[in-house]
Parts: sequence; structure tokens; C-alpha cells
Amino acid sequence: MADYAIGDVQGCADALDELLEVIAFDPQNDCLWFAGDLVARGPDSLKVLRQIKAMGDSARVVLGNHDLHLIACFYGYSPVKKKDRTANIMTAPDGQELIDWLRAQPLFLEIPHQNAVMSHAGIPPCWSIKQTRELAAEVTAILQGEQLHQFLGGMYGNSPALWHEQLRGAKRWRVITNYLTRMRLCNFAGELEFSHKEGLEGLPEGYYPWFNLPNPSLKNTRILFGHWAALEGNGPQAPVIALDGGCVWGGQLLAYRLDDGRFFSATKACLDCGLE
Ligand SMILES: [Mn+2]
Repeated sequence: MADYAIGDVQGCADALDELLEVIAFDPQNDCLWFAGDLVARGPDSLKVLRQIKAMGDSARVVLGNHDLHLIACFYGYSPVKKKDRTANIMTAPDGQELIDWLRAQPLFLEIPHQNAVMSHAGIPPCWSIKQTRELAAEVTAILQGEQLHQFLGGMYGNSPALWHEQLRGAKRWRVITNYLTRMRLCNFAGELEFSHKEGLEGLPEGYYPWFNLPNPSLKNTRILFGHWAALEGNGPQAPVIALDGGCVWGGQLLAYRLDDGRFFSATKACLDCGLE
């Protein structure tokens, strides 16, 4: 009986199958915690969505930017690009069901029995856990409610780059979503920087990886996150755990066993991934 946190699958169905074999996943006893970006770029996002949805209570998911982009595409707020490789989800007989399931997934998860929290991009240095929980829940409620279309229509964009409690409506939802699903760098004020997507070299002046900025509310809580593939699972110091091994870019799909801190990986390279 174990808890495994799994990095960005991004439609790499074969790598996921292999990883589940490597960890000898037992759906009766184990729980998988997916760090988001289940879909896009890899060869079979539809299969991955169906598989994880079918796991029921033995899989928990936080949404990533690609998952939200898929929802926006499904409702016509963005064209499906060839590189997304999600066109078959739009026409699948269970497409609406899969999108409804995704819309019900949170942007932030707590795993109290493992002293851990998870979001796709990480925990903003300017938010406490309580704030993160409340703001993530605002977006989840909107994704499932009447303001879904207002949210999706205003979801794209980099501004405002800085959180402010007085923000309302689409701007507020956008900045919350950007912190939880697209963040890599922030400055000391907590302002986001979106252009840097590489590793920890050559950072723009005044900006730092979010996990290197102090967040006194976190103490020793483990923070699990994906999204930043260029880190290839390295970079942050414990208790911050990077899970995106860049499987879709020729790296590895990673699982981190929360019970003992051991990493597992799928060894098969995803030969059909990252092609544009
Ligand atoms: Mn991502």
C-alpha cells in the first residue's frame, strides 16, 4: 500500500503503462497522484485520459496548463493545433464525459497523511497553503459552474503577472490559474516571468525559481510539482520535489513514492513524442 506521485504524462500512454508495471501498481491498495498535463504532445492523450479516469479513487489528478487548454479547445475557445495531438478527443464518443471529468479535477491537492501538497506548477511564494487552497477552489468552482465560458474566454494571457486580492472576474481567475499551472520564475514581490522555459542557467535578472524564494507558511511540507520539464526532475532541494522528467521530450516518466522518497521511472523512450 503506497502513494506514488507521477509527473507529466502528456499523452505518453506506453510510458505510463510501463511505469505502472515498474511500480507494480495495485489499484486496490495504491494511490496515484498525477501532477497534471495528462495530455498533449505525446501520441495517445485519449487513451491516457480514459485510463486515468477509469482508475476511479485510486488516481487523483491536478490540472495542468495543457489539460486546461484541452478544455478550452473542446468548447471552441482555442483552435486545436496539430502539435496538441488532441483532435481525436474532440470527436470521441466519450469526449464530453472525459472533459466533464477533467473539469471536476482540482488545481491543488493536499496529501496530509504524507505531509505533502501538489499543484502542476508549484506553490507561489506569495501565497500560504490556506490561500492556495482557497484560490484553487475558486477556479474549480468556476470550471464546473455557469461562469465556465467566461473563464475559458479570458484564460489565455500573461497579465496581470502579480497577484492582488482585489482582482476580480477573468483577470483574477487568469492569474490564479497562471500561478498554479504555468509558473516557473518569480521575483521577490511574487511577480511571474513567463519567457524562461529552460533550466536553472541564464535566468533573467531579478527572477528566481519559485521554489528558491522564501515561503514561510510551508515549513517542511513536501511540495510536488510537474510542468518544468527542463529541470528533468532535478533542481529544487527537498522538501520540494520536481516530477516532470521530460518524458515527452525524450526524458523519462517519473514516479515518486511518498512513503519512502524513492523515484521510479519508465525506461522506454517515447519514440513518437514531441514531434511537431
Ligand atoms: Mn505544464
